[in-house]
Amino acid sequence: MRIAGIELRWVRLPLVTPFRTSRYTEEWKYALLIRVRTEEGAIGWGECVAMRVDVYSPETIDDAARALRETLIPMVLELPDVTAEKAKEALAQVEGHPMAKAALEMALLDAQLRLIGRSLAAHLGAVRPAVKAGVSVGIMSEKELIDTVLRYRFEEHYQRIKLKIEPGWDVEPVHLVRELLGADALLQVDGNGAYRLEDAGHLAELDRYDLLMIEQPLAADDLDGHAALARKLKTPICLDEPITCTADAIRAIDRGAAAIINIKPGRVGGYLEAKEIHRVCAARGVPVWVGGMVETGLGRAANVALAALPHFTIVGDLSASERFFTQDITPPIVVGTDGLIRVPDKPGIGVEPDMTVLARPEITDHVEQIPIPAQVLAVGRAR
Ligand code: NPG
Repeated sequence: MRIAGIELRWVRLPLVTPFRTSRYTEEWKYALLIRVRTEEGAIGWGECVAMRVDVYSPETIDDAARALRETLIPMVLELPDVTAEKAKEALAQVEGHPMAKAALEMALLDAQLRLIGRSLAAHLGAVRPAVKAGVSVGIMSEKELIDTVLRYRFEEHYQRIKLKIEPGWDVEPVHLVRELLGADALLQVDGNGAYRLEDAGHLAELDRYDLLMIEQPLAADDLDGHAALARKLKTPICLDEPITCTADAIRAIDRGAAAIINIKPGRVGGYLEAKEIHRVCAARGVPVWVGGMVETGLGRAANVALAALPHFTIVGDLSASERFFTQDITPPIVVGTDGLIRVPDKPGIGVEPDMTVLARPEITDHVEQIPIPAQVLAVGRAR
């Protein structure tokens, strides 16, 4: 492919309710979208999951935009024939910026797969036509928790519930939800790094609730702490924040810090790297699942495609658009009454933004055209 135009688009969507974790409270979803147009006439969309502030990862939306504009996009424009695979190889020379790289890769994959009429799911190696829906529940009052969990489980058909926890909001909400949903319900918790190894005795109280896992209890960089905690708990430990590439996943597994890995395509630098982590984890017998970062319908659809790979045996943070948004920018992703989300099977990501929605000034903050050097366009015209 040859790139004829690239734009960055800053969008924001109000959340249906504030989303509170141990680290931050979000009332808005801010996303940076990338739209790639190729000489061959294909359009591809990517979504960058970086947040406005560096509470979850050091990469913010502004950092990602700068890296895209000044480094990553110019490098891709220099490639004689662009594919997502070649871009990944070229961009590996650049340190960091996994979320920016992932967004650019997603736009290129979308465009190149549309050109050959192939779905992202097929390209990645999907084996399932639908995936189980799982939902992440923020920190809230006890009364809100009861209403929310009952609605997600029994009205909206979610097959797995994840509770955000922090010191002071852990054993009690887990006890309550276990009573509400019964012994068979799939339940897990996520600490987002809010605990210390000294809390091991307290966290061990969660062992009696038969949780699927405790995700990221300790600080992101504390692999040894997680390994030590794992020796004290029955509940398996899953890592999220520190896994930014395949090497990180291998290191965490080898150190005994992760019995399970949450794979977020944005956090690991893209869908191709996510597939590689899925492969090495399968080879080591470590279960994996697809995490979410409150994506719009674009990232949500692509995450569902990834989750259809064979070794994604644990239910992911894969929820309907309406979990977070009254109005998504794509046709809404939905959970069926069977608790499943259909894997998109149309070319590319399989969904497109609704341009009338994106055109609303309250949704698109601004659009930036990335200049394409004259020689890149000239080579394209000469071909
Ligand atoms: O379903 O998209 C979703 C949200 C899942 O809880 C979720 N994500 O810490 O894993 C997390 C959390 C998150 C959201 C992290 C946004 C970073 C940004």
